[in-house]
Amino acid sequence: MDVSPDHPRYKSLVIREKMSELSDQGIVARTGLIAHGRGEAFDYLLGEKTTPAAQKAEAAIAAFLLEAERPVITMNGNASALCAAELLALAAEVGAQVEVNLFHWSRERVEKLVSYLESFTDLPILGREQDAVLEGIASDRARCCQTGIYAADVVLIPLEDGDRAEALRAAGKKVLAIDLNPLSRTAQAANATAVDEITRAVPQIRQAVKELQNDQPRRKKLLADFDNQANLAESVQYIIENLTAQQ
Ligand code: PTJ
Repeated sequence: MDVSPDHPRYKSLVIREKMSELSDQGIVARTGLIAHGRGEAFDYLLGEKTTPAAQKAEAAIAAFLLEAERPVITMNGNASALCAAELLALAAEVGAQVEVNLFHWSRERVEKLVSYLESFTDLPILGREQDAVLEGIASDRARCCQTGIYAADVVLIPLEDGDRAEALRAAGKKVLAIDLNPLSRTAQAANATAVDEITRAVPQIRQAVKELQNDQPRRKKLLADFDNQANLAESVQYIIENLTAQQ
């Protein structure tokens, strides 16, 4: 479908077209389109901009990644479709491994995702050889890589489902989320959640990485001061105030 650049929701329509095409190719799960719609709805409520709370969480995420010994960024269909190049650049900047980890798992789909990401980068993409199992998830989704997610101390899970976020926490890992829904189980389970649209959040995290990479005392202070529950409450309050101002 041709979308006119004059359309007031041009960007959103172009992204929807891309998601739809990548769904036809099996990169995005069909229900990934529904998840995208839920994200768009929350983004409306947030005024489609990065809030002060999100900015704080993005700085905390950058600090967690820089302090990590074995950071991993997990990639699913939606995150890959929306933000592959930026997430891979972030991985390179913080020395994180990248692992494909799917909710709608099939060997064929993992292969598609790994190949898709390899077309953007020379970084190794984990996921083809899943040789470990994450406790607490009773399905194929528990599969992961021994040298990747299984051994990670810090895991960034953009647009994740709640079960895995909780299982990663239970396994003792620091969990970092990007999720527009401040009420989701993922947002609530994480150590730091950026309640922001992924294509805005990742460039902000990369910028914070630049600012924090040579400043360990500031990183430590940021992490000591960061409280995810309070930050999520700030996002909910922002939505309330944004809606009240519209009346
Ligand atoms: O590719 P797969 O098989 O791993 O499946 C990926 C999806 C996203 C379908 C799967 O993980 C899933 O069902 O996730 P949920 O439980 O729907 O959660 C996705 C969360 O991401 C929801 O809370 C959405 O509000 C949020 N979200 C959607 N789009 C965006 C977003 N958050 C930030 N930016 C977005 N663009």
